[in-house]
Amino acid sequence: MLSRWKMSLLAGGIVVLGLWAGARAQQPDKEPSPFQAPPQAKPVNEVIQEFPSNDQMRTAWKVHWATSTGFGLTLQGAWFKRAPKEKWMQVVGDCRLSEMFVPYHSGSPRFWDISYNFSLCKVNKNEAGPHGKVLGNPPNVVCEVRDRGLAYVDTGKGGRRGQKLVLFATLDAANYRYVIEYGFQDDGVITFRVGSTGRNYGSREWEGHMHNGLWRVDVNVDGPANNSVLVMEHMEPVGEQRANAKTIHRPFNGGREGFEDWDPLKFTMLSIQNDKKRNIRNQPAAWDVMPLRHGNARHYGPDNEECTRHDFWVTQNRTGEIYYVKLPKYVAKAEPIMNTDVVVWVSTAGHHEPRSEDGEMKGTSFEGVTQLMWCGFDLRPRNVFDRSPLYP
Ligand SMILES: [Cu+2]
Repeated sequence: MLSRWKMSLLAGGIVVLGLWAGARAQQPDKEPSPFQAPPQAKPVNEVIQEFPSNDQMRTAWKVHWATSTGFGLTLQGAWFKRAPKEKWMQVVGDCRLSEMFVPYHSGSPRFWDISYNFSLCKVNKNEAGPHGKVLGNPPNVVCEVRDRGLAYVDTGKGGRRGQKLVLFATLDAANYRYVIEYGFQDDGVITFRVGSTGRNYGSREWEGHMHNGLWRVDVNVDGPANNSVLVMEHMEPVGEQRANAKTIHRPFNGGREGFEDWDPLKFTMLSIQNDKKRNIRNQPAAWDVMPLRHGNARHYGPDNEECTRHDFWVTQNRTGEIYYVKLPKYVAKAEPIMNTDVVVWVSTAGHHEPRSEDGEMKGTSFEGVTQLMWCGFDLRPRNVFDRSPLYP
C-alpha cells in the first residue's frame, strides 16, 4: 500500500514534508490559501510560431511562458499577428490555472492542489511524442505544432485543415497529475485546458469527487488599457411571437467587479473588447470566452469555498491578485471593469465518478491509472480579422 510520495505543504511558510503512501497530502490545518510568498517563477521564455508551419506565413503567435512550483506552467503574455506585415497585437497577459479544487464526495478530503506548491513532472520522450520539443531546465515543458483537423469547409473553395501551437506541462500533485495545456491556433483562438489523471486518494479508490479547474486570465486585447467585459446571452422566446429569439449584449455585472453564472439556456459567453481597436468594418476587436462545460460546480464545505459558487468572476488587474479562493475579497469594492485592465476568472470543473477503467485493487495496493479527463474553455477572436482567417 506504500508507494511513492512527496509533497510540500504551505502552512504559514513553506514546509516540505515526506508523507507515507497511498496518503497524499493531508489537508492543511489552516485556511488552505495562506499564500504569503508567491512561488518564484523562473525567467520568461519566448516561442514564436508562424502558420501554416509548412507554407507561406498567414498568421503567427508570440508566446511568453514561465514555470514555477504551485502554478506549474503559466503564460506571461501572448501576441497575435493576423497578417504577415502587421504588428503584434497583444491578446493576454498573465494567465494561469489559479487553483485546482478537489473535494471528495464524503466531505473530506478537500484538496486545493495548486496551493500545496507541487513541482512539475520531468517529461520523457514518450510523453513529448514524435513532434514535441522538450523545453525547460529541468525538462518539463513540451512545445509542439499539432494538426487540428478541419478548420473550415467552404462550398466554393473547399476545405482547409488548421494547426495549433501547443505548450503543456504536468503538475506532480502526489497521487494526481494535472496536465496544463495552452493552445494557440492559426485562426487566433487560444485554448485553455487542464487534464486530470492519476489515482484516487489512497483508501478512497472508489469515491467520486470533483476536479475544479479554476483559471485566472488577464485578457489584454491590444494591450491592457481600454478593455471592457460584456456578457452575451441568447434569449428565447421573446415577445408575442414564440418563434422569436434574440441575443443580449450587456456589461458584465453592470460594469463592476463581481460574478456571473453560466446558464445553459442562454449559452452564456463573455466578450472582452477594446473599443479603441477596430477592424476595417469599424467593429471593436474582442476575444470571447467560449465555455466547454461538463457542468456548473458548486461546493459548500468549510474551506473558503465561496469562490466556487459562480462560474465567472471579473476583477481589475492588480499585482499579486492571483489566488482564486480570494475572489470574494478581490471583488468587494466593486470597481469598474469597463475601459480598464481586466482579469477574467473562469471555473471549468469535471466530475470524476470512478469506474473499472481507473484501475483495480491487487491485494492491498491499487494498480492502474485514471485516463485524462479534460476541462477548459476557448478564447476566440471576434471582429479582430476583417474577413475569414486563412481563407484563400
Ligand atoms: Cu479524479
